[in-house]
Amino acid sequence: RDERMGWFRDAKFGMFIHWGVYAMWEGQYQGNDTPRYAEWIWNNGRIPADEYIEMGNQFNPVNYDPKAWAEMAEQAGMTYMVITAKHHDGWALWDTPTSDWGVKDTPWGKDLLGPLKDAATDAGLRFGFYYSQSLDWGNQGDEGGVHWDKSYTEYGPDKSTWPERLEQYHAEIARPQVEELTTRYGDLDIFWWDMPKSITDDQGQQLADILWGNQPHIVSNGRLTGRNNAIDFGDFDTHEQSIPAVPQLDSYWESCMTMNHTWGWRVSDHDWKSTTTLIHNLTGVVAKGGNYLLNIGPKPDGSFPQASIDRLHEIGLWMDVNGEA
Ligand code: FUL
Repeated sequence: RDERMGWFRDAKFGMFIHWGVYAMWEGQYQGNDTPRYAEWIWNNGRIPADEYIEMGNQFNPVNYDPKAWAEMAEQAGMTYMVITAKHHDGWALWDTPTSDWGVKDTPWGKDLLGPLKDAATDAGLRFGFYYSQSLDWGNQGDEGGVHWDKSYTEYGPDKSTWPERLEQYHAEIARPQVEELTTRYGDLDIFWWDMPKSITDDQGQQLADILWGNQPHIVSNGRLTGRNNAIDFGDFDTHEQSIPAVPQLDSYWESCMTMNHTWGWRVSDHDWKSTTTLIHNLTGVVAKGGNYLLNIGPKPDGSFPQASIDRLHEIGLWMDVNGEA
């Protein structure tokens, strides 16, 4: 493990990207802001499934410029990038054959991940994927799909059938998708699992076997299986929206954080952390032995929010004077 973790130990600063169908809603449903995180809008906004799915089918990010994204990250002094290949809504940012609801089924029609990996590599960044392995509302994952108009879930009220349905989801969606993600894009550096929910040890083990079978050098966070599972596959700990109070120099960890109050794009959230705060957080995390994974929530057209661009630029100016070569 220590050998695999070499680059991560010194990575210091990375870019997290939360992008998908949720960006198209911009944090609002029927003219109202929805509660909490914008990338949870299908769930938190109680949007009928047909409407959410149809919105996904319109995805067309005409201003998507992976090279510009990678260069902004590199100029800010970042050394790695993690993008949501699939978030909890289940919409795939690559052309997976497992589902007919993803970027391949839109006017854009093309893989979003490959071009970004190439651009990141060209900019000298390490690269990998966030993947929601358990929650998948669109493909009947953990706890079923979200169908507010049809009483929450297609799994039905009889919870005794849920484990069987969950295994069906793993067999038909999660395992094939992780196989695709770990074989199609050459060497990856990082895999960022999210939300174990009711995943079993066996299901976790199978995903771990696919991951490390195809990518022996990859590092992954500790969110594949949960607290109640016997096996912990994690290489590093995730501190979400927080920084440990005291240094943790003898373990691998990362603080991931938003620039405003949401991971996915929300048009009405103007409460951005100042560049000073972001630099203070970065130096604090690094001094305590961790890496700072700072989030961008791109807009539906593929551009970064201007406030994020400005902050990345200003951090870059600070880096030019104070950063390590
Ligand atoms: C959480 C998710 O539920 C959020 O939407 C976000 O992706 C964050 C980084 O992890 O667990």
